[in-house]
Amino acid sequence: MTTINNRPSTDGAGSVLSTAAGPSDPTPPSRLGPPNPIADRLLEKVANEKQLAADMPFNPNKPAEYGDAARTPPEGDHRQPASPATTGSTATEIASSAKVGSGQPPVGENPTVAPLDRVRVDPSNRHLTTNQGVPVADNQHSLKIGLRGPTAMEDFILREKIMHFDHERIPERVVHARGSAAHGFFEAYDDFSDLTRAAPFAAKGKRTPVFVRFSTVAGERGSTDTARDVRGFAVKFYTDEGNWDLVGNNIPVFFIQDAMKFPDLVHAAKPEPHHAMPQAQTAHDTFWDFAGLSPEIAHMLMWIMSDRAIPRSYRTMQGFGVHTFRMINAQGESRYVKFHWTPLQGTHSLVWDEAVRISGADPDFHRRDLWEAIESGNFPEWELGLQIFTEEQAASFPFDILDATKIVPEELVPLTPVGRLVLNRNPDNFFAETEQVAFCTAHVVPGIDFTNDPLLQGRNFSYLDTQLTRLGGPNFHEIPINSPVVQIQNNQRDGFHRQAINRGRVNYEPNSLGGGCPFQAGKMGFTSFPEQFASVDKVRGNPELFAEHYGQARLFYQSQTPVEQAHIANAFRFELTRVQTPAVRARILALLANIDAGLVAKVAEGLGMEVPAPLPRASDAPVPEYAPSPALSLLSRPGQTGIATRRVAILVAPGVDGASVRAIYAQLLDAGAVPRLVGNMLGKVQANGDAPLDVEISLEAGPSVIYDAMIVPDGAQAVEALARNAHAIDFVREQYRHCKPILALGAGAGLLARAMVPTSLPDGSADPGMLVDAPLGAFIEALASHRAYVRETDPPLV
Ligand code: HDE
Repeated sequence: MTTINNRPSTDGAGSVLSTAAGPSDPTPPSRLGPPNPIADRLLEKVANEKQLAADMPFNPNKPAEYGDAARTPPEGDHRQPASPATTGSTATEIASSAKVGSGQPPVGENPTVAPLDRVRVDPSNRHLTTNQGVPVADNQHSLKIGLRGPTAMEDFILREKIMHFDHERIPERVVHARGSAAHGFFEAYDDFSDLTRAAPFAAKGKRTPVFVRFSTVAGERGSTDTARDVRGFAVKFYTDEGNWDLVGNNIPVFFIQDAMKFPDLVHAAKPEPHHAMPQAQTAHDTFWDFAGLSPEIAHMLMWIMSDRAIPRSYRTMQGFGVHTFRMINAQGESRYVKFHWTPLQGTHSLVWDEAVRISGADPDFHRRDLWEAIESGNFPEWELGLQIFTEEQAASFPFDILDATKIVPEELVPLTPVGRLVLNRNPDNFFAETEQVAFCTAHVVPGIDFTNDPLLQGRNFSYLDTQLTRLGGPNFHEIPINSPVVQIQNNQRDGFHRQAINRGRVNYEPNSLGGGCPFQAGKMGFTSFPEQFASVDKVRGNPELFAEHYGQARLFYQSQTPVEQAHIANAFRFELTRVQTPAVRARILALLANIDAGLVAKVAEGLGMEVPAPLPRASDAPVPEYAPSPALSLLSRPGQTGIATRRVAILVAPGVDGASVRAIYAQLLDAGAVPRLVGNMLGKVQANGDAPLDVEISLEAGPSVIYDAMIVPDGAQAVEALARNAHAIDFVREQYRHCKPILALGAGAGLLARAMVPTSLPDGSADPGMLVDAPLGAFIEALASHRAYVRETDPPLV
């Protein structure tokens, strides 16, 4: 206690009680007048704050901001406050209430990042309230002046409800608007700290929570899932060193090489601006016009015209980080990496005719598939593999690793498996989680760094920027799905929809009034890899190697199986047929002429055009030759999950062999498949020799395309009843045309005959997907191998 002549000092007490000016003598008074717990706390706060500031007479880190010293930023100078009161906003914070809380200062805490439990809301056994918590007595009527009179302006309940409804929509993503997401975890196979200090790879078995959103690119929020398009594969890792977003696609290359071209690309691909057609399709003039004039697109065209662009499921797609990234270990050593997600479910796709029909039958096909698989405990899983290579290796490649139109073939740098991704929880609420999640390529953590890929550099700006419009301001990180699982502590303040109530008077750094907190992390914080640059100009342009556009397009095409090659040619024919301008078609043929003579001949024939001279090349350098890469074929990854989650239709009608249907149904379920009894209409079906069966879905509500396979059970009367329904005939024909396994038992084969579906291949050999009176085991085997593509003809015979 400070005393003067043995009396407690009151010198300067008036200044403690005031919020401006004060004596230069730092000695605090001993009391502020009559005893008062709040005033006592104010005195403690002011005295300790003065002491805290006095303990930091200068900024010792200043010299470390300049020259070579700046390469290794030190931890910020900071002091522990003498008491919680010291750094508080107000001495009255100890007053508690049901609203302000316990009155205990949350020193060093930011509870806005706590797990999502804090914001999950459930109304069970609760009455309805307004947004102000006022109980609503009547949710049926507005307040009127007499039963037949006008509505009163006073009706705040009506106004609040309608106002909220009026504003329920936010702008959709400018690309990737249509998507679906799930929670899960990433688990490292080992300690990879010699490669990277990134938190998810720090220990064997370490689990990091993730939220993963899959998407299409071009379509609007309500567009069909099965459009021909690239799929987004965006993973948000909630690491214990902050959020890391790996915002990738299901295709490892991109259309363009420089972010400057992205708005042009997307404008050309989206519906044409005058009449806003077509939705979710590249099959129109503007896209192909842009493509033919931008030959760097050649490699990507091969991928998007392949079956990669019509996946069977989000669960059966690979994912890729696309760009080359860096991984950096604690010693500051950097390696280049490419990220690959490989699905345990295998890589499987739709066939085009099927994809088109699914768009009508079930536009939510992929969303439903993901949801149903997770909901039934069939958690989709991917392995993360890395291609790891050095700067020296990169310099020896015949392409530039900064060029996002190029892959690093797996034959050049094989994959190193580093962990697995498992999606094991569906979201509670689509809008709050899937719609509001904000991915950003610039969200990286210590141990991960960018390269100078000009596409990636542009993305780092774009993803942050776009959230301002989409999510309404700079505080989107506070939306629960976006907040990290670790502390957020900084001096950013204010802005629309701010949730955090920051304590204290300090919102800047350096400071001494807050004891220097929050202080810069120094060595444990994120530091960019100190890449060296030779003497260079400030310039717009691309490196020479970017000018070679065809070598890898050829590699991709020539690595496909004949079936896949045929699908690519057909996709070009389809898309270019829908184009209206002959010169646009001709230019694409000229581009294809640089890739593969067989391909261009086939596409040209399909368009009734001559093969033109190849498009002039942008580079005189010879086109690099690559050995075919089997890993580029979808068929190289059948997967490990067998028939789990595959959907099987069992056609039933009165007179069906009930006992056999029940036995098959149970065996399919046991094998993990999802059987459904499909009939002419809902209701009970008399079954021969067994209790009646309940039809689960009608032929009309659940047409062929939403199943992976079908079974026509025995029962002559049933076959007759089905054969009179054109939907059943279509069903069989489409199952056949889409190369799906078909099992027909006894009289069931009659339905195939009525549908004029052949039971062997045109050359008379056995059709591996056509099982007449075969055991269920053979059908299960055929289903596990997905499709009998050998059945396919162009044009289709059935
Ligand atoms: Fe994106 N992209 N992109 N993109 N992208 C967006 O960010 C952009 C690119 C990808 O599920 C937008 O938050 C530019 C490559 C995915 O929420 C936007 C360029 C790859 C998603 C944006 C690219 C992607 C997006 C729209 C060229 C694969 C969905 C909404 C320089 C590696 C993320 C948003 C989700 C979304 C910009 C190119 C993947 C506008 C400027 C290459 C998976 O910021």
